Amino acid sequence: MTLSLFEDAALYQAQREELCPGATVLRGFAAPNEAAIFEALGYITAQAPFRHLITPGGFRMSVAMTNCGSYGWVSDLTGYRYDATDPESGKPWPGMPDVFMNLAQAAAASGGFDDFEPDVCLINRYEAGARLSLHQDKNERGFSAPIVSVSLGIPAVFLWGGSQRKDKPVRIPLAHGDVMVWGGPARLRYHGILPVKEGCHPLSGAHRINLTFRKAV
Ligand code: MD6
Ligand code: FE
Repeated sequence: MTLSLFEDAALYQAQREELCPGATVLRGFAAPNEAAIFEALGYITAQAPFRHLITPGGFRMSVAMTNCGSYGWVSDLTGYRYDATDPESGKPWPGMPDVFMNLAQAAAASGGFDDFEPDVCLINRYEAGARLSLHQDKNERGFSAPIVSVSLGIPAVFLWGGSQRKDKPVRIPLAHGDVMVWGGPARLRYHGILPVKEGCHPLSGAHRINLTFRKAV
């Protein structure tokens, strides 16, 4: 079946959900590139394997992380920071693959943010039970660029909070291929991930993979 241009546009609109000014969910946006994304992930994690970071408070994060790009987000007992080298290897993080950069820029534009130039892709791997408590992304040098967050593999429930920790979050189910873009007035909203339920996906096995693109520096 082929859709007319009008139906195509209507379908596309239906797959875009605006949560609030500056925040959009793009349903299935990354799915057409899934094979190239997972191929690139294999190269990245061979050079910079997933690891469980320690929070400044001394807790082991349930989410395993790695990075690609000019900088990587890291956490240890001294705090959170962006670092140009992987502390595990002492080497620069793997470069950002074209398929990641193109996806991040297209999603940002679709969410209303042109000229997004991410210098970090934080890669998160969730197993059943892993979670991310409510937080703001505020380790970046400036907040004019949006955050682009790509969900892959088994589903999860995203907590979309307000500008204060006490604001009750809404729950947004995220499936393989869904992309969230938040910036502008929504840039410092609290957010998190509920404990991930057991599942299986043909590309990621028992995991949820999340790619979070930022402009850190
Ligand atoms: C997610 N991740 O996994 C969202 N923020 O869907 C984040 O919001 C996040 O994983 C800051 C640091 C690490 C993260
Ligand atoms: Fe975050």
